[in-house]
Amino acid sequence: MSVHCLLALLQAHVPGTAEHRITNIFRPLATPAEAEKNIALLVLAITGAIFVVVAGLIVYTCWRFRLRPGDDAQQEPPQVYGSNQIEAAWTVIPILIVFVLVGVTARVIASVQNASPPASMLKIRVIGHQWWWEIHYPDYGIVTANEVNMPATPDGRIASYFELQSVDVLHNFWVPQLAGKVDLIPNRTNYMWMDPREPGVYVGNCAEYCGTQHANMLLRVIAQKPEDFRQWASDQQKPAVPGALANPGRKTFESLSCVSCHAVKGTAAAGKFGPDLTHLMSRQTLASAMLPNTVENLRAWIDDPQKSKPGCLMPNMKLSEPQLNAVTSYLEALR
Ligand code: HEC
Ligand SMILES: [Cu+2]
Repeated sequence: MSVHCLLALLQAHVPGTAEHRITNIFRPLATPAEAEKNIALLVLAITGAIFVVVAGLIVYTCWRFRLRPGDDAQQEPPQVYGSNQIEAAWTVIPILIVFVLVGVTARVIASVQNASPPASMLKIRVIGHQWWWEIHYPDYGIVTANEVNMPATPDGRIASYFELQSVDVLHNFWVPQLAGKVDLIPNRTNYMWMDPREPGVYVGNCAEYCGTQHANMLLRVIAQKPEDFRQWASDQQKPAVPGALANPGRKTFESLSCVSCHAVKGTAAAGKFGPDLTHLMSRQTLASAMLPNTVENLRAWIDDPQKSKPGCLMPNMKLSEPQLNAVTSYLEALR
C-alpha cells in the first residue's frame, strides 16, 4: 500500500468525532461489553492456568523420563492400573471447574439481559436484510439505514434498547466495543441494549454468515452528545428537504422503478425493499457502511450497484447518462 493510500485511510474519519476504528473487545466502552470483557478475562485466566499445568506436566514428563544412553529402548515402563484417588481427582476437579465457568457465565448473561432500563431509554428496532440494516426509531417515527445514532452517556443514565428482527435469513448484530453478538432471526424478536460512554463512531458488522455480501454487511453506531442526538432526531423526523423536493431530478427518479424499492418521505416513493432515502446524504456511508458517502460513490452506485457490491439485491437500472445525472442530483439534495 502506498503512503498516499495510508494517509487517505488515516484521514477518512469524520471531522469532530473520535472514531473508535479498532473494534477491540478488550477496550469496552459500554456496560454490556464491559461485563463480557471481565468474564472473558476470568475464563482466559482459568483456562490459561489449566493449559500451563497440563502443558507443564507433559513437558516435564517428556524431559524427566526421556530415553538416556544405556537405557533399554525395548523395555516397557512400569504399568500402573486403577488408582481410585487419581481417577476421582481428575473427574471431580474438571467438573468443579465447569460448574464455576457455567455459574459465572450464567450470572453475567442474566445481569445483562435482566438489567432494568434507566428512566431515559431510547427504543431502536433493527431489521436485518441481505445485506444491509433497516433501522427504526418507533417513538420518533424515524426510518434510516446502516447507521445507528444514539446518545452517548458518560454516567450510564441513558441506554438504547434494541429489538432485533430479520426479514430473510439469520444475521447477527455486533458492535464489539459496545455489546456482545445477538442473532437476528426471522419470525422472532431478540433484545439487547447498549450505553456508549463516549461520543464517537463505533464500527460493527454482521457476525452470522448470511450470503454473498455478508462480509460487506457493516454497520456503525454513531454515539452523540444528547443535544446533538436530539438535533439529529428532529432533522430525521422531517420529510425530505424542500430543496430536494423542488429538484428537477425528482421527476426522473419518480418515473423509474426506484420508487418500488425505496421511500422518500413527503413524496409518492414508498418502497420498502431497499434503504429509506429521505435523508440519504445525512449518512456517512452508502451500501451498509461499505463506501464513504460521496457524490462520486453515489453516482457510481446508481450507475451500477453490482460493480460496487456484486450480488447485492439492487439491480443495475441501466440508466441513460441524462437520467443518471438527474437522479444523482436529486439524491444528492436529500440531506
Ligand atoms: C429491486 C429493488 C431496487 C430497485 C428497483 C432500486 N434499488 Fe436502490 N437499493 C436496493 C437495495 C436492496 C439496496 C441496498 C443494497 C445493499 O446495501 O446491499 C439499495 C441501495 C440503494 C442506495 C444506497 C442507500 C444506502 O443508504 O446505502 C441508493 C442511493 C439507491 N439504492 C438508489 C436507487 C436508485 C436511484 C434507484 C433507481 C434508479 C434504485 N435504487 C432502484 C434495492 C433497489
Ligand atoms: Cu451476515
